[in-house]
Amino acid sequence: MVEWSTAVNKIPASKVIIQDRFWSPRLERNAEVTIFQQWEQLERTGCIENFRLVAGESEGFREGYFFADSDAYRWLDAASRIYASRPSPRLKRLMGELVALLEKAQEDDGYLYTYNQFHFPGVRWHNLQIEHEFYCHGHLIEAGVSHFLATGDRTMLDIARRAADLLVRDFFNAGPEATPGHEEIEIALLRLYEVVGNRSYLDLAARFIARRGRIAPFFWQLLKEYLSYLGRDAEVKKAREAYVSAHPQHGLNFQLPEENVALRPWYGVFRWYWDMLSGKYFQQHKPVGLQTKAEGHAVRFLYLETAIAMLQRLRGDPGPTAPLSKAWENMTTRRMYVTGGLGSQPTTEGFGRDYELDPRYAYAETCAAVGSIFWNWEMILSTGDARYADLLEWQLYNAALVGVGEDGVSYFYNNPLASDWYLSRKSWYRCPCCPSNLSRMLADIGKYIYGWNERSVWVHQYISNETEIPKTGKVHIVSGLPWEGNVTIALLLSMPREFTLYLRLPSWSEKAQVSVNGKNIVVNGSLAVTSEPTASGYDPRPSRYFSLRRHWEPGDVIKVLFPMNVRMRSTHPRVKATRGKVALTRGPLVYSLESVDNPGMDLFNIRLDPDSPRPEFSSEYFGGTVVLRARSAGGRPLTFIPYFLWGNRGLSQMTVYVKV
Ligand code: FUB
Ligand code: ZN
Repeated sequence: MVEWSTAVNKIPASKVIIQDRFWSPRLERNAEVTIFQQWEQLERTGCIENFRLVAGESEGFREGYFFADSDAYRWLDAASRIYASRPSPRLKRLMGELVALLEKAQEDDGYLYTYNQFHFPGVRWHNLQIEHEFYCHGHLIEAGVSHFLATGDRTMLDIARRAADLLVRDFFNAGPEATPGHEEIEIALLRLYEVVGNRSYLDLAARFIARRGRIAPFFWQLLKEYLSYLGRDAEVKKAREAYVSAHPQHGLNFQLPEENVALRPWYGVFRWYWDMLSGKYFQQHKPVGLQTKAEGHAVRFLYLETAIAMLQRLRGDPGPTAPLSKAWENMTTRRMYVTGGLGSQPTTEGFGRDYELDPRYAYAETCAAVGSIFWNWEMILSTGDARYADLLEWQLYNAALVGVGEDGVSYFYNNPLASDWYLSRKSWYRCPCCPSNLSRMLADIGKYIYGWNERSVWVHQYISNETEIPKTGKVHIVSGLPWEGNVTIALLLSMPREFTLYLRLPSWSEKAQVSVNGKNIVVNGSLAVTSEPTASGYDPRPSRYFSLRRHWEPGDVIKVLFPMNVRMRSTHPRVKATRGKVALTRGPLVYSLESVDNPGMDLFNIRLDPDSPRPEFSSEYFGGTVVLRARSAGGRPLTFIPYFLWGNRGLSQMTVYVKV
């Protein structure tokens, strides 16, 4: 394993035992229900069968998008991360089955992409801006890394290495056309480098990043690729029709679900053309060193920024470069919804202009929230700055968690902040990138809690758990979040030690109260003040760490209370769509009004009495939830539930924003 120097070191999720009233049942569901349902869906839709066809184990017709392989790999990635903390024989058997299949399907030199292998044997590295060969190989490599870390078995790691070696062979000295149209391979190569230490993987990732934005003119390359892609796609469709008419049973065996549904603004199609042809959609409009705004397809952008931050950390750079920090600032202060959701343009699944944040059109793909969590985690590691941990928490509870239902088997793909009877959770999607992405992130939340170095311990997230911090000792946290702001940290050290404990003061709470062994401590200074209000009304930048440096004794107890007032967050005056409206938040949670709790009300026009919202713990809601009870200006009762819980009781109307 590679040793590197970073501001803040991490602890693997498998070493953090989560014992949390809120999170434990969710993680258990992820590990015991969700991951198996996802496997069934991958089988039902032909995704796994595609590998059997290529491996010569079965006969039939390949199904799914050209990037369907990535869904199997992300599943394996998620399953491995789950297995690392919660080993189960059933999961091990399924993972083993898939790994054996991948080993057979992979060509001798490392190539594995069933779309070409099945439909266009011998054709490789085609239409790299549009089709997803690099993306799929990236997810294959990530799965290899996660599987090895979880099981210690090298089979999948070797598959990943063969794929990475092939990429190094074919692309180390290539030109700017040899850049992925969907970033992902960069993260994968860097993760592989972290584990096996082969410098050429890091160097190739660096080259992929540095080559972006240098195809001139981009639109010409794209047009060429697009025509070629259309031709290939037509061929595949024709072949499928012929196959299905000769084998009617095939259509019954493998059924592709519907696409996700999103409300699209009339101008969306123009944006699509503009983003595509300019290269913004792909973050190919200029070299990355000049990209200082959140542009284009949101997931692509977030994977790119994650990779850049990772690269800088692994190289031991002093800190994130200015473009990276500026892009973060632009995204967070001008292009992000109050939920932390990213992407206001459904047609491009991407970012809109500054302050263009209509809640109805919010695409806010679940994968984008996951990608942002990945990026913010990298930023925490290299800076130790609380703002990144603050945003990570906010997106975890709101933008990401909304992506999976309380049953663990129904998902949202896009996450608008208002829905008028048109969106419901689905058990699967034609493009099922989000479910497994969410599962792999959730399986890893333990790692987001702490940071450490020789003389310091950071508590980034307040989730109940127990762990052993290297160079320090055992720490036990009991947290009431997200319902209550009380946190107890017990230092179960084996001997007295001197170190600094950094406690994150969340942006959502003013005047935290801290005590050590019952003695109150003055929390000096307050949250940092920021000049310009953000577009969404949520601002992670004031968050900071409160430091306690002392000789700690075994058994020392730190108690923290974060007041959790209900807040009404209004958007920046430049956000037209929500003028005169507010979003209610409490602690790290954004709330929403859903028709099922407020029957017969016109949710989009109701006027809130601003003095009325009161938190109330209610066991009637989802087994125990803090809801907000409020009144309309006309005195009618209103009930707000946490946004992440909406859509769990059938088709409904929902809004985050209400008039005041
Ligand atoms: O293109 C692969 C994945 O599908 C993207 O990350 C998602 O946004 C969806 O477009
Ligand atoms: Zn997705």
